[in-house]
Amino acid sequence: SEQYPLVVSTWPFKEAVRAAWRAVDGNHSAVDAVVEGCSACEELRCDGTVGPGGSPDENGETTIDALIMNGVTMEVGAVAAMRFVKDGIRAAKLVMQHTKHTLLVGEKASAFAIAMGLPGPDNLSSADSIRKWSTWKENHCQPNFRKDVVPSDSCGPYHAKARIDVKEGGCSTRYLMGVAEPRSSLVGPHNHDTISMAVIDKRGHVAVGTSTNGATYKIPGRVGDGPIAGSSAYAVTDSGACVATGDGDIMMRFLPCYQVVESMRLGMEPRLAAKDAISRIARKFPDFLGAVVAVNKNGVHAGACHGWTFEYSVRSPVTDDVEVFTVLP
Ligand code: SD4
Repeated sequence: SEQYPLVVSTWPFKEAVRAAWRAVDGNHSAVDAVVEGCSACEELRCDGTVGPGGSPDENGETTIDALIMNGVTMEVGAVAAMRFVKDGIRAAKLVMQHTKHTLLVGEKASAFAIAMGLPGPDNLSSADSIRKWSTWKENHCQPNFRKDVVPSDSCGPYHAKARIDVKEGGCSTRYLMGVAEPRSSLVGPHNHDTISMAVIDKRGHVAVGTSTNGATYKIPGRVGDGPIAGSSAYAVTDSGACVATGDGDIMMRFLPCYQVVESMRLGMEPRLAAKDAISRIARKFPDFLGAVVAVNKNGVHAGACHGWTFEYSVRSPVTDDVEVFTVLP
């Protein structure tokens, strides 16, 4: 049976799902509902990892990655490592609607968003993000390098081979090629990080969108899967949609949401498509944390995850309010 309109979101971001539902139930398009939903999360600062004031990078700065995709036209707009502008999903939509491009980055993305009328420049730091960052800075070596490179201060002995000085926003970080340092994941069970949302509207049109600060304490300039179509989200109206969350550095190598939608196009059930996409990653990276939700064009949905317990939210005509589903690894 057909179960749409439908709103699906990563994590128990109920207010975001309600905002998208109000839009889609009021006959707005899937694209507009995705904007309303993700925008609500940005305003509410969902989990402290979406919108302004969320997860800081190594320099203590909060930036925004966001994506929107129209599954009818296959139009995509995205911003990555956007600074000084709070409205990630609205900026992504402006890229999609008003340019011939797909992805704008960094301060140039901010300048575009502000020129197109979004508020800014604003400081995206909050008391909370600064506090988190200061504590981290005092207690940790750089966890972002796989091998060969450690920062020059606080990480013990190394054998210097090369040196890069990075000066940014008054902070100076010095990286030195040296001893290997174990790489710890920047995405953890209490660090949910991303709203990725799919909507099917009353006409059966499908759209997806994401918004996130990306991985906490990332190297400034790091872009995750959030703004990458096919990785964090994907939508093709006659096949279905997919939303994802997790360790974007790993996940973007597999385009799991493209995989899920393509599998469904070829006839796979959502549950199998979701499991298959996750297990392709897990075979190569058994320690990765991640999850996807597959939604077919009729509104049938299923999640799969690896390394953590995942939750996602659904609002459809068959329930009175948002339902939260738990997926075990
Ligand atoms: C990223 N995918 O930037 C995001 C983080 C995330 O749950 O979703 N964490 O890698």
